[in-house]
Amino acid sequence: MSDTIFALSSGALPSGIAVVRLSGPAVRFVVETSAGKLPKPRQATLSALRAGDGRVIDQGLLLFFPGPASFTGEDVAEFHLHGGRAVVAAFLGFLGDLPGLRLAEAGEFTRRAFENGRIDLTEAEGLGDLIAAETEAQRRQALRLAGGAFRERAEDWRRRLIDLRAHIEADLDFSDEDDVPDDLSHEVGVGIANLRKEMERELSAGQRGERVRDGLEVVVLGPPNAGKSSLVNALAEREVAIVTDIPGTTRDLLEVRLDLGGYAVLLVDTAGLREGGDVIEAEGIRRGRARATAADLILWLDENGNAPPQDVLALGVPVMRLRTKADLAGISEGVKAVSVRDRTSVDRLLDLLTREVASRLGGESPLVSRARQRDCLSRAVAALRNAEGKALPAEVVADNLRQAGDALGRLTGRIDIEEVLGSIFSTFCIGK
Ligand SMILES: Nc1nc2c(ncn2[C@@H]2O[C@H](COP(=O)(O)OP(=O)(O)O)[C@@H](O)[C@H]2O)c(=O)[nH]1
Ligand SMILES: [Mg+2]
Repeated sequence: MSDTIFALSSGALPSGIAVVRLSGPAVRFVVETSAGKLPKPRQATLSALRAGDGRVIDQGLLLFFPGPASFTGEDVAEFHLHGGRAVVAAFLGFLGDLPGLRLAEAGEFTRRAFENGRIDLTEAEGLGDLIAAETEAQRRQALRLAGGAFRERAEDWRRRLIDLRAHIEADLDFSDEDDVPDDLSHEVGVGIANLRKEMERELSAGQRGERVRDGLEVVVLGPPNAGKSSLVNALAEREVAIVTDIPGTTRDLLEVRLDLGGYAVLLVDTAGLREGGDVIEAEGIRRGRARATAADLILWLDENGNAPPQDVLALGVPVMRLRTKADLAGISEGVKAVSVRDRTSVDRLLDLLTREVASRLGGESPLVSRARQRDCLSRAVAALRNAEGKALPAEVVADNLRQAGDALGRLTGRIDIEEVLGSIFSTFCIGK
């Protein structure tokens, strides 16, 4: 029998209400001890909540969810206490003294839900993302995943793979005879190709999904003193970067998270690109370049409106050119101008960036939103490709379909996932 786990599932104290959640075999005993009797399942019940010695700790609402139809699949209870530090400390102290009870580890409630088959791995990931979501697009995407959209899709794919394999088995049974049904193998070929195309569509949408989840990366590049740090500050509306008129002030990378129209954007300030400078600055420049290689967009800043050098263009990352310090010079043609001394020009730039980000990340929330999911799905696609060759022996086709099915099994956590579980659940908060 497993331990009964408990945790403060609501946020920092003091708070209006504090929710303490429990899951495990001792839940009934705890509820009876504290409230005197077991309340009706799933109905909020007001009760005096007592410690083991009968002393009243608080008066609060109590919810009891009998397993297996609970979040974790075990008996679960929620105590809604007043969110005072002493109240919560007294209640957690009472629970900790009971035999078979211990504090939950990060993500342990969700892990139990997964292990008891209440949710699959993509739903667990969706729940983690939902709690971490900071922007509207992240919330929508996480909610879709947590609601089982990916699980349903993967289950549909797996069922169809199994059907296809059944067809091939039938084919193999016929193979001693002359009348191997050609229609059947044609049908199987079409079925495989369709599955592969659907998965490929989700994979390519997933590039967007990963950006929605992790933030679109915008790297600010330009010569020293171009006004990069000033603009990053102005866009973020707070002082994040050190601004001076000594060239080479920004020696490391500075990241700012922005919410642009509901999309997360990671704005990266870098050291100016130029030759020379001291060793530390040179390292800053190297990091800036390296970061730009993997960026989604480069903002190239130059106070004269000059184009970026060839090696920046050669990165193959889209570049938005900006002429900075527009308050100092006249109007420039072609290149967009901005000045941190002119809030309207900064707001215009924010609008422009927001439209750019929305056009790249907008649309229905993709299913794929992390590298792990992408890896599993890519493996399934690769296996299907190997099953598509002309005139392949039926055994080879069947084996590739099995591999594709295994890849989907790893995606949803049905098989072979012990090593990834730790890394997924440890990123949750305690009490989830
Ligand atoms: N007049 C004016 N000065 C600016 C503007 N943006 C930056 N500066 C000045 O240019 C200098 C260099 O700015 P900084 O942001 O540190 O440039 P970086 O080296 O590219 O990060 C500082 O003295 C800033 O005050 C601007 O829009 N107008
Ligand atoms: Mg700087």
